[in-house]
Amino acid sequence: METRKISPEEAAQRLLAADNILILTHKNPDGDAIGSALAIDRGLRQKGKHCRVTWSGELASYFSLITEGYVTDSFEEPDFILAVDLANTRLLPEETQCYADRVDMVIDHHATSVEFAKETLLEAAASCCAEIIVKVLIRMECDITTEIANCVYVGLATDTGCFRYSNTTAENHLLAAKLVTLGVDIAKFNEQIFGQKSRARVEIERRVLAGMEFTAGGRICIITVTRAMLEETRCIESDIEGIATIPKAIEGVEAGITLREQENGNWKISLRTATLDAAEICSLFGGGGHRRAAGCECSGTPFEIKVALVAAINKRLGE
Ligand SMILES: [Mn+2]
Repeated sequence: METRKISPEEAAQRLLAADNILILTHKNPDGDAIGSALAIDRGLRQKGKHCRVTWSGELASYFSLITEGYVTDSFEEPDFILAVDLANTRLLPEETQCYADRVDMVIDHHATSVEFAKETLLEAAASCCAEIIVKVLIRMECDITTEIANCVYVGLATDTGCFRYSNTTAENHLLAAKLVTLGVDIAKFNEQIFGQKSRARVEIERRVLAGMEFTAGGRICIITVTRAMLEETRCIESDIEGIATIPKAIEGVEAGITLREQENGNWKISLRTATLDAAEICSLFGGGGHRRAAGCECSGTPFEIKVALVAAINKRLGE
């Protein structure tokens, strides 16, 4: 679909003219997805709009900081469909796939965003979708309440890894400062989002660490997550988020490999590297990704897969 590129001002005007607005986001929603959706929802309600945010699946417990007390408006069919933090309609959860061809507007920050909505507000330089939402809220002349500020903060903090990732900008810090003045309790939020782990997460980490393997003189570290481990620990998807960062975070490790058993018996591989080209290595196995973080899916036994991966990495390490 050919989309019209719009500015925050145009997005604001369009939304002010709409009603019965359904707000969609991607499956396995993260803090930016839910934070952005609830922030715009709350702003639109100030303007008398009827809105409904839908998401699927179980959310990590910290989301209760912003979802508590959220009540959807009831309307039969939406008159306007807004998508946030969504780069591609293939990423919609199954329940909202039926709206894939009917999206009126998307607000997003992914450089890989494809054209699927009638109108697109894309700011690929933004670290999170929530910071674009703020621009729209301001142009809609919404009052940025503490409740809205909380939603924005969750998006901002999670997509920047609590301001640690290289995507973090000066503007992000200025926005965070503004959110504090609007009443966000950042110590409480940071503790719940980043300082706390679910019991299930700790239990799976205990098992994963017990099976951790090192090779190439400690320069390659491998962890394995089996389906049995997930079942034993009753982990939900959000409990294992970021687990692939564990091996790479160890001093001296050049390549961190995570093997994750899939339902179909295959193994999903995540590779994190310090200097090697992870995407190039994963491309040997039919995968791809970024220079320092890439993935692929392999069939075979874990032993066979590890041997093949280690051989490829060793070659590039000059072993
Ligand atoms: Mn995002």
